[in-house]
Amino acid sequence: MSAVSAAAAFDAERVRADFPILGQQVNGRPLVYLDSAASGQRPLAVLRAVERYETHCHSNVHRGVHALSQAATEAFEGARERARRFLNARSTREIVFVRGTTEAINLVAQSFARPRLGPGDEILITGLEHHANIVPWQMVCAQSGCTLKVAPIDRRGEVELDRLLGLLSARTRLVAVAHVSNALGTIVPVKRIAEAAHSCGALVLLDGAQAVPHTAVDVRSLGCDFYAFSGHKLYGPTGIGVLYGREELLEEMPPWQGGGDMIRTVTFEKSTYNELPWKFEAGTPNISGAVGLAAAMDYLESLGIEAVAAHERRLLALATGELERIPGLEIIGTATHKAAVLSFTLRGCHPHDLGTILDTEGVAIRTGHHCAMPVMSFFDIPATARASFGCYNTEADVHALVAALGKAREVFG
Ligand code: C6P
Repeated sequence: MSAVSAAAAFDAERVRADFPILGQQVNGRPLVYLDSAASGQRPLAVLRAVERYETHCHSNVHRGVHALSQAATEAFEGARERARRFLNARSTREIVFVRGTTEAINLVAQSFARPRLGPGDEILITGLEHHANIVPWQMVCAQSGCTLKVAPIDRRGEVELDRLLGLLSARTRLVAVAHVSNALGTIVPVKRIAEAAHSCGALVLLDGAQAVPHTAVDVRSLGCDFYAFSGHKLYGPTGIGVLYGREELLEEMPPWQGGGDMIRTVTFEKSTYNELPWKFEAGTPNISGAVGLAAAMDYLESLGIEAVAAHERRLLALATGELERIPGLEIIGTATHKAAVLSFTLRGCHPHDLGTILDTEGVAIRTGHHCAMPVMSFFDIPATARASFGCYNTEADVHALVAALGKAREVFG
């Protein structure tokens, strides 16, 4: 189906009905939820899958011979297979359940980078990264003596590809890049970057937190070595996420946390470790979270990720056109290829005040630095207001945003 016909066929009102939380009023107004980049809402299919699991199957995984433990193990490992299919990974051995993107990146930093990198080695990131893809590498640099390099962005919020390619060298050991920027919405040409990184012998980690709700991800076609994302941005539960890693790499990496489930044998003298992926999953995992995440993947694929993306692109274009017409409003992040994120400032009105006024109108947006302080520094602003769209947003939501911004302009003159 073409993007246009997919968008036309997409029935956001029907989708909306799958999300009971959206039916409520906030501050006496119908809720207009435009904060999906921070966390998506959960459809009934996810809520019910979690409830079913908790009501009928819950026990601890991997350790029991009784029926419930087996049911829980089956549900948990079934979710891993679902995640494998979602990413088109080769094997479930490549799917590590973690708390979210942040934990996934820290795992790679501590287990892959820290033991291997030293003085003279470089990690390359870009100027649009979330703190979760900056701070873990700074910690590794302090621990190992390696150096962090940053490829700059331009005024549109696009990575300066030539400058990034120019920073790649035989010293580059790892390139860690957001697939989609959370603060600006920029879609980064990660496949091209991965090819260039590999030709220099560097490995590639992609921060997919903002990409997975908006684009079908195929880790093999992207050519990445690691891919990280969080369930809660994908209409799934909080506290669950996935680190994909190529099996050969994960195999060579030491465990990063010790405890139950990640071992094969333990004596006081020495322990031996479990096989992949459990080697990286110490302690009781978030079982119901994994079940909910699998249901979220089923749900999103039942809508059709391409159809959702086309719908969101349409909303983004509508909102961009409307906001551009508002005097004093500046859109921050005008990349040619953007996902469903619209950051902006309004002259004379701090983004936090703007967010508060919009909230009184029932419109939920996010304000602040979005855990991307270097992006704010680059644009020389303290913060932005950010509206972000999900599968359940409608044109009426865009009009409500525009009307609420009109109210804010009345307040701030
Ligand atoms: N961005 C936002 O409002 P966690 O918190 O681990 O689920 O995800 C961290 C993270 C990593 N990378 C990117 C690109 C992200 O957008 C996020 C989370 C939220 O933009 C919270 S700051």
